[in-house]
Amino acid sequence: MAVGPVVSPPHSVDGFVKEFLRELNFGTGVLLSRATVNDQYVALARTVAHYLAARWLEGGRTRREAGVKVVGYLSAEYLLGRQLGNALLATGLRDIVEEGLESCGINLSTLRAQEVEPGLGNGGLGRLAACFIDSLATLNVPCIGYGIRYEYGIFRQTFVDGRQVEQPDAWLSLGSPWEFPHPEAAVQVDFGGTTEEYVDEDGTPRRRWLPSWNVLGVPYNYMVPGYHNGRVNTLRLWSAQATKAFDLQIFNSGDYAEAVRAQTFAENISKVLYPEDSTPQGRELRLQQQYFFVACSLRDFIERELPADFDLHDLPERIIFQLNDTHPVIAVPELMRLLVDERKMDWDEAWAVTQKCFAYTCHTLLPEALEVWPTEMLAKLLPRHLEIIYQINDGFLREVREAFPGDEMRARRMSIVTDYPERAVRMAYLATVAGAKVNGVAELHSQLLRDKVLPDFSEYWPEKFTNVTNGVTPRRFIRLANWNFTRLINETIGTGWVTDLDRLAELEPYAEDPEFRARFRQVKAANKERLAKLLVARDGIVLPEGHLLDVMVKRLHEYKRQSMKLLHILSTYEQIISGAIDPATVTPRTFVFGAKAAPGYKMAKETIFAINAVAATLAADERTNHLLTVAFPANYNVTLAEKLIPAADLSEQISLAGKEASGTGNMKFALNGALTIGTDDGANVEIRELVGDDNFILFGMSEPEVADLQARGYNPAAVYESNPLLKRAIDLLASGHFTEGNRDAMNPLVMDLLYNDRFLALADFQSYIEAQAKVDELYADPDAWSRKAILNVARTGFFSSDRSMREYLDRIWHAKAL
Ligand code: NBG
Repeated sequence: MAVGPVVSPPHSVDGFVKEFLRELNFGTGVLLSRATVNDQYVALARTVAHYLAARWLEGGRTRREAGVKVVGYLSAEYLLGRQLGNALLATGLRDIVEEGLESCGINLSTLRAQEVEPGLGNGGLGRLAACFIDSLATLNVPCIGYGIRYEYGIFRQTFVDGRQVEQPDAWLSLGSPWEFPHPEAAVQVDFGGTTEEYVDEDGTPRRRWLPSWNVLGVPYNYMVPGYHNGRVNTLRLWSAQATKAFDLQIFNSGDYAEAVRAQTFAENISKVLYPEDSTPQGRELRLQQQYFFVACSLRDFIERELPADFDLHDLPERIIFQLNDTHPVIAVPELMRLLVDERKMDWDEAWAVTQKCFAYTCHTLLPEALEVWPTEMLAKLLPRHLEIIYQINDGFLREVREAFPGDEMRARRMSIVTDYPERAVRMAYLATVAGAKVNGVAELHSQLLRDKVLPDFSEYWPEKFTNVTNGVTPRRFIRLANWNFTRLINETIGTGWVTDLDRLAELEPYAEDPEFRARFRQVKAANKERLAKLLVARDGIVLPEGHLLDVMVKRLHEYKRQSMKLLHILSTYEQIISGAIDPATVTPRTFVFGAKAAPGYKMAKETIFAINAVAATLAADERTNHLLTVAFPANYNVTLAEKLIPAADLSEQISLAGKEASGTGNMKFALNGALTIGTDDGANVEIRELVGDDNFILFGMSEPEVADLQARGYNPAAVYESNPLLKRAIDLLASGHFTEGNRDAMNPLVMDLLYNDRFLALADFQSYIEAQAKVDELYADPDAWSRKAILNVARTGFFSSDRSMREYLDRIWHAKAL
């Protein structure tokens, strides 16, 4: 196959312009003189995609021929962010493209702003998947990311009278130039029906599935380019389609509505991303989505990526499927079904193969977030899979009873199938039993996973458990998002850090250099200015100049404690207006929130309302508005994160200890030179250890202290009564001050804080306030502050997702770079 030059040497400006215009004319069907911005964007995206495609096709071919092991990343979510900038970066084509477009009178940034990001994920879990596939491509490791092409991604958030209103995310409506659909390669996926026993040709009794309905999975391929290495991996997202678009008979009888019903029903499967973060939606459609995409993916890999005569006993040499949380765990019985029912493999042999083909990552500690599927639902939707799960469980419990004779309670505790509160399958247990490895996503999380979530399993299989601390891709989150800083780093230590982030350590001596610190401050100032411009245009929000920029961006969840952040703001505000403190001593701060609440999560939505109400009142208060500003731009997403994070001075990572599995925003902030105020939770622990106690503002109870307080019994109202500062802040919130005298409006949040406070915000309040006072004190000395910020950057190279991927490769996947 002839492969054109792709990465270097890049095409000439003239060559690019020719291809761009050809794409515009013949791909999009318009003349330059009549092309809209969207036409131009689509044509540009396709042109850039073509530069990548040759390497992509070539890479796929060599991988198949070489027969190397592939990482199959199974994830229900990929929060990719915009593609164009990343593709330009990967190909090194940016300058040529900019110049070429200019010669056509087109501005590259205008076209970049036209792209709607594919929001196919909720938060950290989906963004992590996107970082991981970026790193694997950059490490030259063959990987296929498998997932769902939701027609509607995470909802678009708007605020109406301060309350969250969700709008559908029609991200495909203006076209999607980065995808390659392959309807001819559609895979059939079965559902429902019954099972039966039969005797095969060899006289062996077997079971088989007689499904009652099916849908088609149409693959849409996306390119995942490595950074400057010519590697392009594949992300394959499945879209559901009806097998028979129209039931001809019904259609001919004139019942059009009935005929399209089947189609609508099938297509619903990939229609919309469940907007839940950390808590599963126990809906049948969700299970359909999960089975749909893993069934497509397994069949795709076995039938399309492997040679036709491949001996499936050797499957573990060619693939490791990584289960991104419990969402894809139904893949375990599906592989067993493919091997035993379809390929007639002996059960024990199939189980040995299966146990080597999967590994499981857990991303949570909240018990309510561990998926459990009622057996009744499984029996209805996937009857054969339920039988297989029972058989897996029987074999496993036999082992357990042999290992711990007489310990029936233990067998019950470890059973994959539980009877309480209803008969159901614990997907995390199934994943643990089937997986070759089980990992948590930060040291503390992995420890708690072993000790508290899966203690019996970690006792039984200590070697199965491991930790891989999360990471983030430096390409998107430093190199692309923070060009000002990139330039400074490049001038100081060269460009090697982009693929070898430990080299940021070379910046350490520069923390002592006043000139470097001054340049670092110029970078921050420029990033703040860039953010200010964006927020005015995007949200009509005006950011004051010269403020400490204090940022809390993440999903809205009680355990993350946005309400505690709000109490800090309220307390400062209350002290100024009551005259308790001299305004001249207050550090001017702008607090930025970004957060979506799950549509059904009442308390999270009340918190959004409260933040917006406080923001509006503070904006109008002449006594304080030069000192305290609250900005809450709606619809926080990857695109906004890329502008917000590089501008931040202070990163808020204030979850209750023992609740945040890792966090990855915390890493992005530290790497972009913000200081963290945080609890000893998730990856904060490791950030603090690396940057040092002097360069991290720690507060709050530790995880054992939390457990201890909860065991003793926690009474938030008593904390409120005993802390005057806290009392005044909450009283002000409850007073109607922020809601035009309407006291009821804040009632749900206030009552919850006083009488429930599940995540102990009041218990940590005093410690938090004191830590914030320390922030003010530190910020008063800009030189000392920038020194600490630079040390944060220099010492956090560990948090590259390239490092995470190397750990998975060495310890879990045993796969290699090409
Ligand atoms: C999230 C955790 C985060 C973690 C990401 C990525 C889920 C279920 N979990 O702390 O809450 O950083 O996963 O591992 O979304």
